[in-house]
Amino acid sequence: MTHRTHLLSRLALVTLLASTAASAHVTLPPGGAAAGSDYEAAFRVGHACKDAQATTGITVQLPDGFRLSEAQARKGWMLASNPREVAWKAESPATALPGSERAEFIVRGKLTDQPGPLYFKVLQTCDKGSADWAQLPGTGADKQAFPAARLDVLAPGVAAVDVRDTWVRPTVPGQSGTGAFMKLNAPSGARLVGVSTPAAGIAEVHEMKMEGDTMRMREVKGGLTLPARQTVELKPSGYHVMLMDLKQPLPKGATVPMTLRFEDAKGVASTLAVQVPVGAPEGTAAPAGHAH
Ligand SMILES: [Cu+2]
Repeated sequence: MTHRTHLLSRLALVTLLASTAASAHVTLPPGGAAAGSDYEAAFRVGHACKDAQATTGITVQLPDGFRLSEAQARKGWMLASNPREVAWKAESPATALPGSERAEFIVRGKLTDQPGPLYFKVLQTCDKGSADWAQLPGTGADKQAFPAARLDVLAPGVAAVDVRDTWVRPTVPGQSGTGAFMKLNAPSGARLVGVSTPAAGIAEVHEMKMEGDTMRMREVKGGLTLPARQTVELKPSGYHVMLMDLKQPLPKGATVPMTLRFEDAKGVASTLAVQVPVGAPEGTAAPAGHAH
């Protein structure tokens, strides 16, 4: 691992810790991964078992469709693995994971060529009791208390990127340009290299930057980097998708279809089609549109 990627992954972890405080389950990051790819599965453990103080063990069952290449050791924890299972166990109460902290338990391996969901069952043991994250869809209760961690294995060409909180700033008649905003998270890393939409003649990924004492925007050359498992937010006065040469006004309540184009580290191209609502989401301050 180079110094650079090490720094990036530390940054990613900081973001992760800040953004998943509410997650109770043991999960994999949303967004999926490409069929046939080498995948780093980072299981997020967000809290200890019910009424427990600390997590003392994590055992992950590896499904058919995931061929283990490596499990990442954890300081102060014993690690045991075989092709079916990886288990971490705290060597002492002092090295157990306190309930107030969050952590990732990481395995790397090769994914099946077959698109579709993969489920990893995870047994979490604690100083008191355990939690068996092992429920699969369609088994028993509608609302699963202890779902297994799910990974969406994606067909070739489908981008492994989680896109959420999308919106377009409304326009008034005669206005020729506006901005689109969203949160992007690529579990395996990617670059946003382009956007297209029938609503605009030109769509570009822009950044806002201070030049001297003037805020200016310009196209992000070479694409917007999405470090693995780090949420990158496109927002007013930051990165944004610039829609220019609008074909018609975009009133609040309308929907703009958009195709996002990505490339992975090897230059493999993929796309995601999203339907973006016009209008700022609740609680989002929407200052006046920026001039070009
Ligand atoms: Cu712009």
